[in-house]
Amino acid sequence: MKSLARVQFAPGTVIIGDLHLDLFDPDHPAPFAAWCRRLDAPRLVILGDLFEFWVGRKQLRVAGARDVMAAMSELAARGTTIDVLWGNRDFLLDRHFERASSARVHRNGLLGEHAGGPTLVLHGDELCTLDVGYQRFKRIARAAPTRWLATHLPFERQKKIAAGLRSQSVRSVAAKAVPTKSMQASAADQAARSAGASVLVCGHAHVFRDEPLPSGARWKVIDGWEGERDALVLEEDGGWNVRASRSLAPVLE
Ligand SMILES: [Mn+2]
Repeated sequence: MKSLARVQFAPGTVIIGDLHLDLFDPDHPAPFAAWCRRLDAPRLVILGDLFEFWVGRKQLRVAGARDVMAAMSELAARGTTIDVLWGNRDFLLDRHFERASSARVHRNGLLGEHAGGPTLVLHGDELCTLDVGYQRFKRIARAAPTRWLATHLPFERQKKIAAGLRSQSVRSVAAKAVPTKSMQASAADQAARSAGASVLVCGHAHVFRDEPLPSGARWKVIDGWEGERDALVLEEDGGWNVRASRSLAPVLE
Protein backbone atom coordinates (compact mmCIF):
# COMPACT_ATOMS: atom_id res chain seq x y z
CA MET A 1 0.00 0.00 0.00
CA LYS A 2 1.41 3.39 -1.00
CA SER A 3 2.29 6.06 1.60
CA LEU A 4 -0.17 5.03 4.28
CA ALA A 5 -0.22 7.59 7.10
CA ARG A 6 0.36 6.03 10.54
CA VAL A 7 -0.97 7.66 13.71
CA GLN A 8 -2.02 6.77 17.28
CA PHE A 9 -5.75 6.43 17.94
CA ALA A 10 -6.55 7.48 21.52
CA PRO A 11 -9.69 6.09 23.22
CA GLY A 12 -12.60 8.33 22.27
CA THR A 13 -11.47 8.59 18.62
CA VAL A 14 -14.55 9.03 16.38
CA ILE A 15 -14.85 7.83 12.76
CA ILE A 16 -17.55 9.18 10.43
CA GLY A 17 -17.77 9.54 6.63
CA ASP A 18 -19.83 10.11 3.50
CA LEU A 19 -21.39 13.39 4.60
CA HIS A 20 -21.71 14.62 1.00
CA LEU A 21 -22.11 18.21 2.23
CA ASP A 22 -23.45 20.53 -0.45
CA LEU A 23 -21.68 23.82 0.23
CA PHE A 24 -23.74 25.67 -2.37
CA ASP A 25 -26.80 25.28 -0.15
CA PRO A 26 -25.79 27.08 3.09
CA ASP A 27 -28.47 25.18 5.08
CA HIS A 28 -27.17 21.75 4.08
CA PRO A 29 -23.81 21.77 5.92
CA ALA A 30 -25.21 23.65 8.97
CA PRO A 31 -26.07 20.52 11.06
CA PHE A 32 -22.51 19.20 10.59
CA ALA A 33 -21.03 22.56 11.63
CA ALA A 34 -23.27 22.54 14.74
CA TRP A 35 -22.24 18.93 15.46
CA CYS A 36 -18.54 19.90 15.29
CA ARG A 37 -19.20 22.72 17.76
CA ARG A 38 -20.62 20.23 20.30
CA LEU A 39 -18.26 17.29 19.76
CA ASP A 40 -15.75 16.38 22.45
CA ALA A 41 -13.21 13.85 21.15
CA PRO A 42 -9.42 13.53 20.99
CA ARG A 43 -9.55 12.70 17.29
CA LEU A 44 -12.11 12.87 14.47
CA VAL A 45 -11.48 10.76 11.37
CA ILE A 46 -13.62 11.58 8.31
CA LEU A 47 -13.18 8.72 5.88
CA GLY A 48 -13.93 10.62 2.67
CA ASP A 49 -16.75 12.25 0.72
CA LEU A 50 -17.02 14.99 3.34
CA PHE A 51 -18.23 17.12 0.42
CA GLU A 52 -20.59 16.37 -2.45
CA PHE A 53 -17.69 17.58 -4.58
CA TRP A 54 -14.56 19.66 -4.13
CA VAL A 55 -13.00 21.55 -7.02
CA GLY A 56 -10.25 23.46 -5.24
CA ARG A 57 -9.52 26.54 -3.17
CA LYS A 58 -12.10 28.74 -4.94
CA GLN A 59 -14.78 26.68 -3.22
CA LEU A 60 -13.57 28.05 0.16
CA ARG A 61 -15.29 31.35 -0.74
CA VAL A 62 -18.75 29.80 -0.80
CA ALA A 63 -20.87 30.76 2.26
CA GLY A 64 -21.51 27.13 3.33
CA ALA A 65 -17.77 26.43 3.18
CA ARG A 66 -16.89 29.31 5.49
CA ASP A 67 -19.18 27.98 8.24
CA VAL A 68 -17.83 24.41 7.95
CA MET A 69 -14.19 25.60 7.94
CA ALA A 70 -14.83 27.78 11.00
CA ALA A 71 -16.55 24.93 12.90
CA MET A 72 -13.76 22.47 12.07
CA SER A 73 -11.08 24.99 13.08
CA GLU A 74 -12.87 25.63 16.40
CA LEU A 75 -13.00 21.87 17.03
CA ALA A 76 -9.27 21.60 16.30
CA ALA A 77 -8.59 24.57 18.59
CA ARG A 78 -10.42 22.73 21.40
CA GLY A 79 -7.86 19.92 21.04
CA THR A 80 -9.37 17.50 18.49
CA THR A 81 -7.03 16.19 15.80
CA ILE A 82 -9.00 16.05 12.53
CA ASP A 83 -8.08 13.66 9.73
CA VAL A 84 -9.85 13.80 6.37
CA LEU A 85 -9.37 11.07 3.79
CA TRP A 86 -9.92 11.59 0.10
CA GLY A 87 -13.25 10.21 -1.11
CA ASN A 88 -14.23 9.70 -4.72
CA ARG A 89 -16.01 13.10 -4.64
CA ASP A 90 -13.40 15.22 -2.91
CA PHE A 91 -9.98 13.98 -3.98
CA LEU A 92 -8.97 17.56 -4.79
CA LEU A 93 -8.80 18.45 -1.08
CA ASP A 94 -5.35 19.95 -0.63
CA ARG A 95 -3.24 22.20 1.56
CA HIS A 96 -5.59 25.16 1.06
CA PHE A 97 -8.38 23.11 2.61
CA GLU A 98 -6.00 21.94 5.36
CA ARG A 99 -5.15 25.53 6.21
CA ALA A 100 -8.79 26.64 6.22
CA SER A 101 -10.13 23.68 8.25
CA SER A 102 -7.12 22.83 10.49
CA ALA A 103 -7.59 19.20 9.34
CA ARG A 104 -4.95 16.89 7.90
CA VAL A 105 -5.71 15.37 4.50
CA HIS A 106 -4.64 11.78 3.76
CA ARG A 107 -4.81 10.55 0.19
CA ASN A 108 -4.21 6.83 0.74
CA GLY A 109 -5.95 6.06 4.01
CA LEU A 110 -4.85 6.02 7.61
CA LEU A 111 -3.50 3.34 9.91
CA GLY A 112 -4.30 3.98 13.58
CA GLU A 113 -2.43 2.11 16.31
CA HIS A 114 -4.32 1.46 19.55
CA ALA A 115 -4.89 -1.11 22.31
CA GLY A 116 -7.01 -3.32 20.02
CA GLY A 117 -4.31 -3.57 17.33
CA PRO A 118 -3.99 -1.42 14.21
CA THR A 119 -7.16 -0.21 12.49
CA LEU A 120 -6.91 0.61 8.79
CA VAL A 121 -9.30 3.35 7.61
CA LEU A 122 -10.00 3.64 3.88
CA HIS A 123 -12.69 5.47 1.93
CA GLY A 124 -13.68 2.18 0.25
CA ASP A 125 -13.74 3.03 -3.45
CA GLU A 126 -10.26 1.49 -3.76
CA LEU A 127 -11.90 -1.86 -2.95
CA CYS A 128 -14.22 -1.69 -6.00
CA THR A 129 -11.62 -3.65 -7.94
CA LEU A 130 -14.06 -5.16 -10.46
CA ASP A 131 -15.08 -1.67 -11.64
CA VAL A 132 -12.24 -1.38 -14.15
CA GLY A 133 -13.64 1.75 -15.83
CA TYR A 134 -13.86 3.60 -12.52
CA GLN A 135 -10.36 2.56 -11.43
CA ARG A 136 -8.97 3.79 -14.77
CA PHE A 137 -10.80 7.14 -14.38
CA LYS A 138 -9.51 7.38 -10.82
CA ARG A 139 -5.86 6.92 -11.86
CA ILE A 140 -6.14 9.65 -14.49
CA ALA A 141 -8.19 12.04 -12.33
CA ARG A 142 -5.77 11.79 -9.40
CA ALA A 143 -2.58 12.19 -11.39
CA ALA A 144 -0.75 15.40 -10.42
CA PRO A 145 -1.13 17.16 -13.84
CA THR A 146 -4.89 16.52 -13.94
CA ARG A 147 -5.31 17.79 -10.39
CA TRP A 148 -3.26 20.90 -11.14
CA LEU A 149 -5.33 21.64 -14.23
CA ALA A 150 -8.64 20.91 -12.45
CA THR A 151 -7.85 23.22 -9.55
CA HIS A 152 -6.70 26.09 -11.81
CA LEU A 153 -9.73 26.32 -14.10
CA PRO A 154 -12.22 29.18 -13.64
CA PHE A 155 -14.70 28.42 -10.85
CA GLU A 156 -17.78 28.39 -13.16
CA ARG A 157 -16.06 25.84 -15.43
CA GLN A 158 -15.09 23.72 -12.40
CA LYS A 159 -18.68 23.63 -11.14
CA LYS A 160 -19.91 22.54 -14.60
CA ILE A 161 -17.35 19.72 -14.80
CA ALA A 162 -18.20 18.55 -11.26
CA ALA A 163 -21.93 18.52 -12.10
CA GLY A 164 -21.21 16.61 -15.32
CA LEU A 165 -19.09 14.01 -13.54
CA ARG A 166 -21.77 13.53 -10.90
CA SER A 167 -24.56 12.88 -13.40
CA GLN A 168 -22.24 10.62 -15.43
CA SER A 169 -21.41 8.65 -12.29
CA VAL A 170 -25.12 8.28 -11.42
CA ARG A 171 -25.77 6.98 -14.96
CA SER A 172 -22.83 4.56 -15.08
CA VAL A 173 -23.49 3.20 -11.57
CA ALA A 174 -27.15 2.60 -12.51
CA ALA A 175 -26.05 0.80 -15.70
CA LYS A 176 -23.72 -1.61 -13.92
CA ALA A 177 -24.73 -4.79 -12.16
CA VAL A 178 -24.36 -4.24 -8.41
CA PRO A 179 -21.60 -6.86 -7.82
CA THR A 180 -19.36 -5.10 -10.36
CA LYS A 181 -19.48 -1.70 -8.70
CA SER A 182 -19.41 -2.88 -5.09
CA MET A 183 -16.48 -3.22 -2.69
CA GLN A 184 -14.86 -6.65 -2.94
CA ALA A 185 -14.17 -8.70 0.21
CA SER A 186 -11.03 -10.12 -1.44
CA ALA A 187 -9.67 -6.57 -1.91
CA ALA A 188 -10.62 -5.69 1.68
CA ASP A 189 -8.81 -8.80 2.91
CA GLN A 190 -5.70 -7.95 0.92
CA ALA A 191 -5.70 -4.34 2.16
CA ALA A 192 -6.06 -5.40 5.81
CA ARG A 193 -3.39 -8.07 5.37
CA SER A 194 -0.78 -5.81 3.74
CA ALA A 195 -1.31 -3.11 6.39
CA GLY A 196 -1.17 -5.68 9.20
CA ALA A 197 -4.53 -4.37 10.43
CA SER A 198 -6.88 -6.26 12.75
CA VAL A 199 -9.80 -4.01 11.76
CA LEU A 200 -10.59 -2.34 8.42
CA VAL A 201 -13.09 0.55 8.48
CA CYS A 202 -14.64 1.90 5.26
CA GLY A 203 -17.54 4.00 4.07
CA HIS A 204 -18.44 4.62 0.42
CA ALA A 205 -21.32 2.08 0.31
CA HIS A 206 -23.33 4.11 2.88
CA VAL A 207 -24.70 0.86 4.35
CA PHE A 208 -23.49 -0.59 7.65
CA ARG A 209 -21.72 -3.93 7.59
CA ASP A 210 -19.53 -5.81 10.09
CA GLU A 211 -18.05 -9.07 8.88
CA PRO A 212 -14.93 -11.22 9.32
CA LEU A 213 -12.31 -11.38 6.55
CA PRO A 214 -10.31 -14.54 5.74
CA SER A 215 -7.17 -12.95 7.26
CA GLY A 216 -8.98 -12.82 10.62
CA ALA A 217 -9.43 -9.05 10.45
CA ARG A 218 -12.85 -7.48 10.98
CA TRP A 219 -14.33 -5.41 8.14
CA LYS A 220 -16.63 -2.62 9.27
CA VAL A 221 -18.51 -0.37 6.84
CA ILE A 222 -20.36 2.54 8.42
CA ASP A 223 -23.63 4.13 7.30
CA GLY A 224 -23.57 7.42 5.44
CA TRP A 225 -23.86 10.53 7.64
CA GLU A 226 -27.05 10.65 9.74
CA GLY A 227 -27.69 6.91 9.38
CA GLU A 228 -28.39 4.91 12.57
CA ARG A 229 -24.88 3.39 12.53
CA ASP A 230 -22.88 6.23 11.00
CA ALA A 231 -20.11 6.48 13.61
CA LEU A 232 -17.55 4.34 15.40
CA VAL A 233 -16.05 5.31 18.73
CA LEU A 234 -12.87 3.73 20.11
CA GLU A 235 -13.38 2.27 23.59
CA GLU A 236 -10.73 2.09 26.35
CA ASP A 237 -10.31 -1.67 25.71
CA GLY A 238 -9.51 -1.06 22.03
CA GLY A 239 -12.90 -2.15 20.64
CA TRP A 240 -14.98 -0.07 18.24
CA ASN A 241 -18.43 0.89 19.49
CA VAL A 242 -21.10 1.44 16.81
CA ARG A 243 -23.06 4.65 17.39
CA ALA A 244 -25.32 7.20 15.73
CA SER A 245 -23.24 10.37 15.23
CA ARG A 246 -26.06 12.55 16.59
CA SER A 247 -25.83 10.71 19.96
CA LEU A 248 -22.16 11.77 20.27
CA ALA A 249 -22.85 15.49 20.25
CA PRO A 250 -26.42 15.88 21.49
CA VAL A 251 -28.16 19.22 21.43
CA LEU A 252 -28.44 20.39 25.05
CA GLU A 253 -31.91 21.70 25.83
MN1 LIG B 1 -17.75 7.51 -1.86
